[in-house]
Amino acid sequence: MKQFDTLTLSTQGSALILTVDQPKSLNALAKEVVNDLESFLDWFETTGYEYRGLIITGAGEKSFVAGANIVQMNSMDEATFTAYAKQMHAVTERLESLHVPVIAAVNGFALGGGCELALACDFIYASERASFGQPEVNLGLVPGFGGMVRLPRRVGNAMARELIFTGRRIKAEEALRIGLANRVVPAEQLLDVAVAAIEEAAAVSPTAISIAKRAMVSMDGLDTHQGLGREVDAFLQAYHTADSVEGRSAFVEKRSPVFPGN
Ligand code: CO8
Repeated sequence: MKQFDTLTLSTQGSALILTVDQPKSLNALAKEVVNDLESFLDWFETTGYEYRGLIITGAGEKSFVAGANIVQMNSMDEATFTAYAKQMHAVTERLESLHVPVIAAVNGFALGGGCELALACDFIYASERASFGQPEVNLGLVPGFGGMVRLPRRVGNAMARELIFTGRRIKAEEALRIGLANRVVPAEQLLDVAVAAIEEAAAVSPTAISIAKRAMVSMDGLDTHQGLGREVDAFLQAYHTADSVEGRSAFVEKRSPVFPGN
């Protein structure tokens, strides 16, 4: 298994679990963490085909990711600052386009850049002690790792404005109610529930998931007519895969499909 200074990788069933492992700073996204996330994606995109899903969580019992590293940010010049933001933007876009489902298993604080990292994941599962927020306004800042783009898409424009303009921190149950979190579970069950979701996805066609993921990302911002056009393209692409031939044949032959994965 590939090793990183700031991230820990482990396997559970069909899932790869990536733990941001900087508990002393509540797993804040220091430059070194973002570098490692990039290197991880380089590795996972090219060699991670045995895994059917990725789960991202944070080390320790207190925090998922407490945001960008504020201490480091203070000593960055403008060029470094801009490069840092762009690098994290690239990480979030790559997570959105990964060939497998990505779940944020939020086990504590998901603040600022931490909430934005979770927003780049397909589903957010929260433990009962998770909390979410975009507290940048408390620092005289605004979200910079995608929160102003992705939070409105997830929770609607009015709720996103309320969270961004007040910097208010919300608990897991409220995150569930507004559609930010998909599920809230007891902390000790969080990873098992996330792994179970990956196992559910592992039972279906990996090619279909990958096509659906990429199509849905490419539809962001399109009007209904354009979106429907993309959907036809994606449907046709899926229709011609070996997985689809197998899935449709298995249905007709009244047997379980064995997807070749292409
Ligand atoms: N950066 C660096 N260090 C941090 C961070 C952080 N974001 N969060 C916590 N830490 C450190 C603390 O400094 C402390 O270190 P030490 O023990 O050396 O003093 C340690 O983690 C533990 O933290 P606390 O003692 O504060 O723990 P508490 O339980 O009292 O409080 C909180 C926990 C509420 C999470 C508190 O630490 C906090 O408010 N943290 C900051 C949260 C925040 O504001 N996050 C948003 C940051 S800005 C951002 O993410 C913008 C992203 C876009 C950037 C674009 C760049 C171009």
